[in-house]
Amino acid sequence: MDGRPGWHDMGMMRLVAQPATVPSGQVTLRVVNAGALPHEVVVLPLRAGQTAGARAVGAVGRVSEAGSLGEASRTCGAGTGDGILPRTTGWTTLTLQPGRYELLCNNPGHYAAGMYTELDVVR
Ligand SMILES: [Cu+2]
Repeated sequence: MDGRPGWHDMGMMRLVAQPATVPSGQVTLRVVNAGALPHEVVVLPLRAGQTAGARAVGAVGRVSEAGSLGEASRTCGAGTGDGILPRTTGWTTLTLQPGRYELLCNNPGHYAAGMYTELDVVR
């Protein structure tokens, strides 16, 4: 915890990919928000040697979404919206090449609180 106001009391949050390895091609992410706050899932590629959870967090508690391949952030709908409300589901369908990807929630403070995981895409 870094003591910056706004999210130092956020506690631990998590994001789980199930399964964590999928075949390449069309991939549908179905994001079930089992928590008490709105969340989202953004898909970013991981470079060789880069690990999930290691991105720089900016002043507003978010990471850069440059290179994003898409996101699920709409309550009970596909693609981009205002966030997936608690106890609801959002989804998105992407075409992913083989490689390593990071799934993360970029609501302020959520990444630093642990909302990231790796998704591996195999041939
Ligand atoms: Cu979140």
